[in-house]
Amino acid sequence: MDIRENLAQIGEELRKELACTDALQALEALRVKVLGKKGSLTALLRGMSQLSPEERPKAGQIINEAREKLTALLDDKQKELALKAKEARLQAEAIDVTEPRDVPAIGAEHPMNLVLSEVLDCFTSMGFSVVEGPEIELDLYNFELLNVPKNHPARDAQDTFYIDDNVVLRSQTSPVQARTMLSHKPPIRIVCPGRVFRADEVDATHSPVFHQIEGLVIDRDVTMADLKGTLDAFAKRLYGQDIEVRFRPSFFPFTEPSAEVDLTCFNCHGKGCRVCKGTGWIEVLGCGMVNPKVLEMCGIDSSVYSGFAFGIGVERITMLRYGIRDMRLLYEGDMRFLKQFRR
Ligand code: 2NM
Repeated sequence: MDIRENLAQIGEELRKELACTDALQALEALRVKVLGKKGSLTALLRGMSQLSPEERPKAGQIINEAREKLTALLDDKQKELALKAKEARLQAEAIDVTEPRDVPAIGAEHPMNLVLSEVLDCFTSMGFSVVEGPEIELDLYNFELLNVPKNHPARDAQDTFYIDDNVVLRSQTSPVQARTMLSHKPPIRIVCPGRVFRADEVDATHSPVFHQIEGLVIDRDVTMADLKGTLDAFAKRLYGQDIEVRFRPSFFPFTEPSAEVDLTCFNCHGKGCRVCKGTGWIEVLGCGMVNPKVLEMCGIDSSVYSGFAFGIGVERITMLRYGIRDMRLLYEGDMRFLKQFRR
C-alpha cells in the first residue's frame, strides 16, 4: 500500500477515535497507539528501510509532516480535555458567597438580669454605688451587727444554712452594708445585689437560693420622707409614671420604724384584679429607718447620722414585671421560656 494512503488511514482513524475520547488517560493511550514505539506511524517509519535510497528522503518528509499534524491533533485534544477538567473542578469547588447562611441562634438576656440592670441603672442614676460582698459570711455581719439577736427566729437552722457556729451562707445582702458602714464614713449611698440563701422548700414562690438588692443611705438629716421619695422614683421608673407607693407598718430587727411597701397593681392599675387579689396593691419590698443600734454597732454616731434601708427580692419583681406565675421557670433554663426575652 502507498505511504500516503497509509498515512491518510492512520489520520482518519485517529480523528474518529479522538471524536469519541473524553478522558485524558484514553487520549494518552491513543498517542501511544499512533506515535509510541510500537505505534502505527512508527511502524511506517521503520518500513522505510525497504525503500530505495532515492525514495527515502521524500517518504521521510511526508511521514514527518504527517507526524507533526497528528501530534498537533493530539495536543489540541489534550488542551481541550485539560480545560474541560479544570472547568469541572472549578464548578465543583465553587462557593456561592450569596447563599443565605444558617443564622446562629442568638441568646437572650435572662429576665432577672434584665430587671437587675434596670434597678441598678435606676439607683446609680440617683447617686448610689453598687457594692458586692461574700456569699459565705460570718454570723457577725449576717446577724449580730444587724441587731438580730442570738434567739431570733430568723437565725433558726431551719431558715439559715450554717457552715459552723460562726459561719453561714448569707441570708440577705445586708452584711455587705454592715461591712461598708464599718469601713466607710457617711455619707453612704449604696445598693448591694447578690445571691442569698435560706432553707426553704422549692415551690412556685420559694427557692433556697434567690436574689436580693438591698439599698442603704446614711447621712445627716435623712428621714422617712427621703426613703419614700427614693422608692417612689424607683417604682415610677420601673413600672410607669402612674404607679403609686404605699407604706404599711411592719417589723425588722435592723430598722425602726419598718414598713412593707406596696405598689399600685401594674395589671389593673388599682381597680382590683386576680394578680393583686382584688386589693389594687402588690407588695414588693421591705424597708425602714436604720435602727440606731445598728448604726452604733457599725461605728456610726447615731446622734449625728440617720439612714434608711430597703430590701428588694429580684425574683419577685421579675415575676411581677413579666407576669411569671412560677419562680421555677427562672431557674430551669427552658429555652421555650427564655426565648421570649429576646430583644
Ligand atoms: C430589708 C428590709 C428592711 C436592710 C437593713 C440594712 C442595714 F444593713 F442597713 F441594716 N440593710 N438592709 C433592710 C431593711 C432590708 O429587706 C426586706
